[in-house]
Amino acid sequence: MVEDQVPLITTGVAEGAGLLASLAPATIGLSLAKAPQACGEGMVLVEGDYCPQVEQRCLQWMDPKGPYEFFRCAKYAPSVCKSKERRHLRFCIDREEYSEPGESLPANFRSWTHADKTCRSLGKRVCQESEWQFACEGEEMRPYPYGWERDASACNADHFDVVNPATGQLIDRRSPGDSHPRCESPFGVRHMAGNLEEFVTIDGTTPARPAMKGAYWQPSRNTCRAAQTAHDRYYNGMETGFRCCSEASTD
Ligand SMILES: [Ca+2]
Repeated sequence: MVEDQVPLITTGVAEGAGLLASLAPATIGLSLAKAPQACGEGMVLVEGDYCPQVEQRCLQWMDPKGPYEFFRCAKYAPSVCKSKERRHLRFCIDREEYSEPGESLPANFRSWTHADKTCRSLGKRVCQESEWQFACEGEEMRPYPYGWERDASACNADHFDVVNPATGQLIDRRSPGDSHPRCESPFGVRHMAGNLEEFVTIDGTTPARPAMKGAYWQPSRNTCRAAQTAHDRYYNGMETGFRCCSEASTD
């Protein structure tokens, strides 16, 4: 459980090393032991003020003229919140993409329907798109989970050799959760850009309509806000997976 809070604590150490260094280790241990557990094992608490409408202006596109010229951005201007009010969110999200017990690689060939069934069986639920986005971008509204400048090696993305020429099928380029330590959101959530493309529920849709977030290992937008909405609740493939969300405990 303490393990779930490591990224948040690590951030605190980086920003306030002087203060923490002045505390006796025993004191730090005591405060951790008493900290309430808002989220279950393997989940991260996400809390803050979410901006529904954000402006993210690209300063430098990467690709030549054509259908994909506005997909990959090398550098974004500082993000601007266009909403009059932000919305306070507090929830838990899986730090990793879902994997079957005992497996190191995240589970692919998963549809929104699979995600719904599995998350429910674990006492969780499919994430709302707004939740997924906030867990990815934080209050800073980062375009990429790791910042404003694209880094081809931060996450499992930007692979150009993605199709097996013999079969015409996508090559399986999944990576384990700990494979890309710089591919973390401000909340310490991993692989929100690249690796598996993840199913979420579009906010306010009844019955639930799926969107897919973060793209996968091929060159794509890979931003927190971009979404693929062309697929239905049953679509699945080499590149599709999910992670779950849940309510945060108030104890
Ligand atoms: Ca992902």
